[in-house]
Amino acid sequence: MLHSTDSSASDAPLIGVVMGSDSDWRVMADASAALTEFGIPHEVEVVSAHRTPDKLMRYGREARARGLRAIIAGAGGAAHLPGMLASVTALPVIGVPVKLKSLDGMDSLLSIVQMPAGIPVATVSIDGARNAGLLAARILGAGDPAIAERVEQYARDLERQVEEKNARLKG
Ligand code: RP5
Repeated sequence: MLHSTDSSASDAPLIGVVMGSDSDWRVMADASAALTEFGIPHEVEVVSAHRTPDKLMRYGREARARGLRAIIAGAGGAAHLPGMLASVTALPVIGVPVKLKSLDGMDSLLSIVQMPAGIPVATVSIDGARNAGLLAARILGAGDPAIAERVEQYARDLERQVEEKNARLKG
């Protein structure tokens, strides 16, 4: 495990945040931060589709039995991690295309979003790890009223911020 980011050390992780390389952490930290804001216990792990294929299969196959409820998977370039995880688990998988130096992240985006029918990955925007964390909170919130209430409060806060900016614009 890269490190533990549980909001409460005693809580078992509900979300797995995985990435193809530790170099993806500069982006994927936003997913972890969002989950922490919502008080959602999660784990962080480097799992590479190409460099650690056996680990990928093990992680995906064991995730549900270990108590995870969704997986956020970020990768760049030939980004096969989210799709391969989705192929070996029934959990929802949220894919984060990580932008590398070449191709502006389009390679990562297209590798993740163009899944064959039958094996879905919920793909967020390029480097959109924060939204991946927020989407995972919504997925958990569908079955957990306390988390759903935090999601609704977050939406109300965003709305209030927009209105405050609007008021400042109008002087
Ligand atoms: C991908 O290759 C990783 O997800 C990362 O975005 C990219 C580069 O990895 P490093 O060479 O920085 O380890 O598999």
